[in-house]
Order: sequence, then structure tokens, then C-alpha cells
Amino acid sequence: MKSWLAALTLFCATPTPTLAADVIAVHDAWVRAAPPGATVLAAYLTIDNHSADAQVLSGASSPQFARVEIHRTEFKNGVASMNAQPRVAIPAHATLSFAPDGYHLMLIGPRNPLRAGDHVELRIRFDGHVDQWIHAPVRTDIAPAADTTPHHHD
Ligand SMILES: [Cu+2]
Repeated sequence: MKSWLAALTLFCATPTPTLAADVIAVHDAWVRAAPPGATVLAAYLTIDNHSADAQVLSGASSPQFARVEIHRTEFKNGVASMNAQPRVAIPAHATLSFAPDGYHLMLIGPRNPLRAGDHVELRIRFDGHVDQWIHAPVRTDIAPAADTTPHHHD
């Protein structure tokens, strides 16, 4: 009991930012495979904010790419355009999905070609927290096992 209290006191007194998976969980990350020679790839993921405060995604990077930007695809009069978003807020107790035709991480300037089956290491930055590293498999599309709805391919 005594050591538990000591540990608790230490934890509460520590001023360094923390990021526990029970505050912000990043999951189901994947990178859409692109043709050889592609200079950009898109990464998708889901962010769960389990806290009572809004959390802010403020950047990402990867040792495998020159840079990573947060983008949002928006449709105006049927025309899609991608807009860079420097920061994206996730409201308290909300989930934000990065998915095709919406938010995505734009992976710019691959240092090496990536094929389906490879992995991308992504460093995700949230304001006030320690950066989170995630592991995103490269695949041609959403895994068939996770996709039970009828759809067509172009
Ligand atoms: Cu983009």
C-alpha cells in the first residue's frame, strides 16, 4: 500500500506530458499501395479520444518519407480537392476516422519504394502528449476480411 501511494504521488507530480492508450488510441492504420515510382502515398487510421478534453493532432512524420502532411479531401460541385490541415481537433469522447475521400496522412517523398506487405513507421504528434509511434501495413485496399459490404472496384 505504501509503495502504491508513493508511485501515485510520483506519477501525479511528474510534469512531463504523457500519452496512455486509454487517452488517445490510434489504431487500424494502413497505407494504400501506390504504383511504382509514386511520389506520394496516403495513410489512413482511426483515432479514439477517450478523454474528457478535446485532443489535437498536430503533425506526423516518418523516417521512410521526406515529410508527412495532414490532408483532407473535400468535394465541391463533384470535384475533389486535397487541403492541408495543420491541426485537427478530436472532440472529447469522439472518434475520428482517416479514410479514403476524407482525412488522410499524405506521405510525401518515399525514401525507398513500398509495396503491399511492407510497413510504414509513423510518428503521430498530439499537443501536450508524447509522440506515438504506429506501424502501418501497406496494402492494396481495405483487408477483405474486414469489409463485408458489397462494393465495386474501378
Ligand atoms: Cu493528400
